Amino acid sequence: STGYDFRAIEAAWPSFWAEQKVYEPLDDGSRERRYVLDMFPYPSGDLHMGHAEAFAMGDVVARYWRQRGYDVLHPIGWDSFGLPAENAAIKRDAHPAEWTYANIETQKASFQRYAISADWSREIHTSDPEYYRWTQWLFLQFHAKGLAYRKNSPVNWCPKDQTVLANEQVVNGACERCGTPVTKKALNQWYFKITDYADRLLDDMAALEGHWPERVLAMQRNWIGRSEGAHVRFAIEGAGEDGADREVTVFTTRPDTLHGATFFVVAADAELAGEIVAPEHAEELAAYREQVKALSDIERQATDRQKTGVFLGRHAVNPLTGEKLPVWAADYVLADYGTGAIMAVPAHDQRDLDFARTFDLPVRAVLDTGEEDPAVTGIATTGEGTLINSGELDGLEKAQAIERAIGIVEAAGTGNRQVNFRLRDWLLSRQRFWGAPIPIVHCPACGEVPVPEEQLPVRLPDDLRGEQLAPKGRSPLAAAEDWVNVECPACGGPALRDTDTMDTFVDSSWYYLRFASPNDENAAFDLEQTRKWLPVDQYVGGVEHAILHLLYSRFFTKVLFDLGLVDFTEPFKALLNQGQVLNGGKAMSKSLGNGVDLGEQLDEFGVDAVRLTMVFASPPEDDVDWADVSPQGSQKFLARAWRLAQDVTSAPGADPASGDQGVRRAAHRAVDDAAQLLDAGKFNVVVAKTMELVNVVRKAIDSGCGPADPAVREAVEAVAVVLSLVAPYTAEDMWHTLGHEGSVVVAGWPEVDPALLVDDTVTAVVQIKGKVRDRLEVPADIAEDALRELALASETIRRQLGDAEIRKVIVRAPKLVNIVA
Ligand code: ANZ
Ligand code: ZN
Repeated sequence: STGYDFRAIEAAWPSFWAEQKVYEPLDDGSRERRYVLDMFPYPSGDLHMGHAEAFAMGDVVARYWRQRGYDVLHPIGWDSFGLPAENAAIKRDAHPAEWTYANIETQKASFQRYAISADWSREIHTSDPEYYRWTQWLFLQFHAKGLAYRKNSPVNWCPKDQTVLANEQVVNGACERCGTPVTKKALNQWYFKITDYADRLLDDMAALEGHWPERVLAMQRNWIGRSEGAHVRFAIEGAGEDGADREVTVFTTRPDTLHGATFFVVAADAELAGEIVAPEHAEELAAYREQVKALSDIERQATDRQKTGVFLGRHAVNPLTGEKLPVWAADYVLADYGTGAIMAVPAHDQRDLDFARTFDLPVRAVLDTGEEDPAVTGIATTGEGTLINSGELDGLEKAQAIERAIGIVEAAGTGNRQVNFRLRDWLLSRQRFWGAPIPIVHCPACGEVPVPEEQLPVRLPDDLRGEQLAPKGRSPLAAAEDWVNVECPACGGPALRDTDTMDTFVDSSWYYLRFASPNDENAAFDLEQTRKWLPVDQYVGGVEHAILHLLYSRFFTKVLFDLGLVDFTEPFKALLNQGQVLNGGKAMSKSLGNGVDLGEQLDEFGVDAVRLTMVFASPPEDDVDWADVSPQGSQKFLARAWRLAQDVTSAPGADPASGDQGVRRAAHRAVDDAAQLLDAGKFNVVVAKTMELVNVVRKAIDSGCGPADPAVREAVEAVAVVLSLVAPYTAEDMWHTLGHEGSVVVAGWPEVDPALLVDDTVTAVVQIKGKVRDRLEVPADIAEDALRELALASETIRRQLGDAEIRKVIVRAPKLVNIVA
C-alpha cells in the first residue's frame, strides 16, 4: 500500500460529503433533535488559529451527537455588519459590502477546507436585507411594547470611532474595539429597556448553573449587580425654589449606619449638583466639573486616587437625627448609579473615609465590630457587629438594624426599602453606516413614527462609499438626502428618517433563532421550527462574550417569550468557553510578532493533524500553546491509524465475537471510555485513548492474532468512528478502505458489549450432575442470574443435556454452576 497522503485524502472527500448531505439534519421527526452552535464569525479576514480552536471543539460535539443517532442542527452564518468593514471601505474608497462579502467568500472556503460539519444550506448574513428586515421588525416589536425608547443623556463616546458605546462596550474606561479612552457626551439616543428584565436575568441563571461556566455566571451576576437597601430622603436646606428646602433621595445598602452619616455627597456631573449649589459656590463647581469630564468611571472609582470634591454651600438634614450634614459634590459618586447622591458614613465606608480625611470631615463609628477605630487607622470597619451611638438602634446586630432602620424611615415617610441594579439600559443606536437602519421616521407633526411593517426593510443606500462614510460625529446616513427625506407614514407630510444604525449586538441577539427557518420570508423565525430545535443544546464561544452577547441574547429571548414569539426563556442550555491559542505562552499578536498563520499550518501538516492537535493539546476550555504542541506528532499518529485500515484483511461484516478477546476488550473499553469522556467534555483524553487503542491493534496485527482476525476489523472500525469526530478526512478514508460505501459521519457509534468491559474475568466451571462439562470466561462480579443464563445458553451444555429435564441449577457465582438434570 502507498503511504498516508493527507493532500490526496483532503481532495477525495468533500464532494462526497456534499452529495450525501451528511451535515444537514433529517428534520423528519424520526430522531431526537440536538442543536449545536458556534458563535458565528465576524468576516474580518481569513480564518485564524482562534477560529480553528473554537470550531474544532464545537465540531467534536456535533459529530459525536450525529454518531449517537441524534438529528443534529449545526448551522453557520456571518455576523457581517460592523465597523471594520466600514473602516476598510473608507480606506479603499469602496462600499462596506464589497469588503465584507469578499471576506466571507475567503473564510467560507477555509471553513469548508477545515471540514466543519456545518449545514451550509442554512447560511445567513446579518447584513443581508432579508435578515436585517427582521432585525428592524424585532426593533419595532420592542418599540411597540415600550422596550425601545429614546432619551437624552450623557453617553459613552469613542472619539476615535466617533460613535457612542454601550456600557458593556467600555472596558476599563476604554473603547472595547480600539482601546481609545472613552469620554462622555450628551446625546439623544435609542435604548432597549433591559433593566426591566434585571430580576429575571438573575433568577433564570439558576437553570444554567452547572451547564454554563461558573465564571460567566459570576460575571453576569456582577454586571447586573443587584443591591438590596433603602431610599432615604434628606431635605437640603434652602436649595429649593424661593429658598425652600429641597428633598434629595439617596440609595444606601446600609440604612443601619444612618447615625454615622457625617456629610452628604452628590455626583459632581449630575444635574442635581448644579441645581442645589449655593450661588457663591457655583463657579467653583463649574470649574470642578470641567476637571471631572475628562475622567472615566473606572478612574473616578479607583481607590488609590486622591479624593477630590467641592463644598456646595448647603446642608442636608438627616431624617433620623435631624443633624445637619455639609453637602459636597465629588467625582467618586457616579451620576448614573442609584440616585446620584449618597449619605457618607466614613467610619464604615472606605471611599467616604478617604474623602473625610482629605477634607477634614468628622468620622463617627456606629457599629462596634471589634476592629480598631477607623478615625485613627484610616481603615473603615466593614465587618459584622453591634450598633452603638445610634439611639434606638443601639445593641442591635447589623442585619436587624438594617431592618429596623428601614421600618423607621418607612413609618416616618422619609424612606422605603429599595432594590437597586448596576445594570443600565442598553444603548443601541450608533452613528455609523454599516448596520441595520433604525426603522423610525421623525415627523414634525406626528413625532416618532414606526416604519410600517410592509415597508421593511429600510434598506441602506448603496451609493455611499469611501470618504462619505468617514466618521463625522453624526451618522453618515444623514448626508444621504434622498434617503433621509421621506413622507411621514402617518400623515404623509415631509419627515426625516432616523439616521442611526443599530449596534451589531442587536443582530447577534436573535440569529440563533433564524437558523431554525433561515429562508422564511414571512417571519423572523417560525414558531414551529423554533419549538423543534431550540433552545440551543450546546453553545460554543469565547469568554469575551460573557456579558455582551450572552446577556443581550438572554434578554432578547425573554422579551420574545413575553411577546409570544418563542416558548422558552433561555436561549442556550449549555455553554462551552474554549481556550485561546497562544504562542510561547502569550496571545498571538502583530506587535509581539508571534502570530501563527493557520493556512500555513494546514498546508504543512494537513487539516486533520491541526484539528487533532487543537483537541489533543488540552481540555477544551484551557488555552493551547502552539509552541508546546506537535502537529507533526499528530500527523504521525493519523498515519499510523490510517495504516491499520490498509492492513485489515477480513471482510466487512465478519463476526467479531469469534475474534481475539484481548483486542475486542481493548476496543470496547476504548469506545466506552470515549463516550463517557465526550459526555464530560474531556475531548483531549478521548484522543489519548484512541492512541492507546491504535497501539494495541498495531501489535495484534504485527505479532498477535494478525490482520485477518475479525476483532481487528472491529477495533479499526471503532478507531475510524471515534477519529471521525476530530480527523474527518482520515476517518472517512479509513472507512472506505474498510469496504464501507456510506459516510463515516453517519456510521453510528459502535455498540459496546458490557461483558467486554470487565477486566477481571474468572473461569466458571459448568457441571452436569457434578461432572465438569464446560468452562466459561465470565466477569468476576457476574450476578447469579447472569451466570445461570450463560451456562444454560452454552452450546456444549445444551448438546450434553439433550432433552433431559432440568430439575435444579445450583449457582455459586462466579466460579461454579451445577446442573441437576
Ligand atoms: C451609606 C453607606 C454606609 C454605604 C456604609 C455603604 C457602606 P452597591 O453595593 O454597589 O450597591 N453609593 C450609592 N450610590 C452611589 C453612587 N451613585 N456612586 C457611588 N457610590 C454610591 O453600593 C451601594 C453603596 O454605595 C451605598 O450604600 C452608597 O454608600 C454607595 F457603611 O450608603 B452606602
Ligand atoms: Zn406625520
